[in-house]
Amino acid sequence: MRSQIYRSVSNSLRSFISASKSSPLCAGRAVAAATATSFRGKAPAVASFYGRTESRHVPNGWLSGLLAVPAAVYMLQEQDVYAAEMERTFIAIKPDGVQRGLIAEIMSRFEHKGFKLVAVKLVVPNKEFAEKHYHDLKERPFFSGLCDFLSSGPVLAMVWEGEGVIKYGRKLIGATDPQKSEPGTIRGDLAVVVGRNIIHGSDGPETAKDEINLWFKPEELVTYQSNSEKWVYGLN
Ligand code: IDP
Ligand code: MG
Repeated sequence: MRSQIYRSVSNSLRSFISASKSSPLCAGRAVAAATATSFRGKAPAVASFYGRTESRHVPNGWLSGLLAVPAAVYMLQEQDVYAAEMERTFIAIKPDGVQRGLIAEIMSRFEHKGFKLVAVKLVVPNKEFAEKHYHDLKERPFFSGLCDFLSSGPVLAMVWEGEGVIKYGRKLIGATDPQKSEPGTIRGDLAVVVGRNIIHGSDGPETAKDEINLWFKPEELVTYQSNSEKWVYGLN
């Protein structure tokens, strides 16, 4: 819901921006640039467009209306629009993937797609932790063996960010059973049996949130703007 609102606000602003490029009314681009300078470091004025934060920096009254809009438009012309509230998913290379030297290969598939790495660490989870991670499978006959395996060696835990990354991350990974994974997917290309399918990926927004919280502390997630974002995202 929030992301729908965000998208629709972003889209409206983008339309407004592209209209402004051809409209003499918005010779305001130059004005906006000038105005934006005085707003530098006061990003909350823009954040309020996403309904996240109330601006405390914009003065009240007619002047604020005049200044805030072009300033926000100017700032939103860049990749800020896309970086503001991207989806995140939890991806882990299991001990078989790590031991087989597939870390770089797997990371490069997410990286080359255009997704952004926002957290990564190599850890050996204990069995109790593995049981928490796979709690929804506790009734399955392979649960104990699966948790033994996940806790048997290093796991590369990661958080990847990008538009649609949860669902598309699963596509990149391929079907659970590598015998059924399409060629071109990570499991399809790099694994043979379900018990050694080398990678985990969150299967939905709720799981992604829970798994990120289980594996990472909030301060381990790095928010930054990637140089490639303006080439990965855009509307024509
Ligand atoms: P997923 O990893 O594609 O989300 P899940 O059904 O969530 O698949 O299962 C979690 C993991 O449990 C799988 O990745 C695989 O390692 C293991 N697993 C799933 N089904 C079987 C099975 O039938 N036998 C053995 N291991 C299984
Ligand atoms: Mg799963």
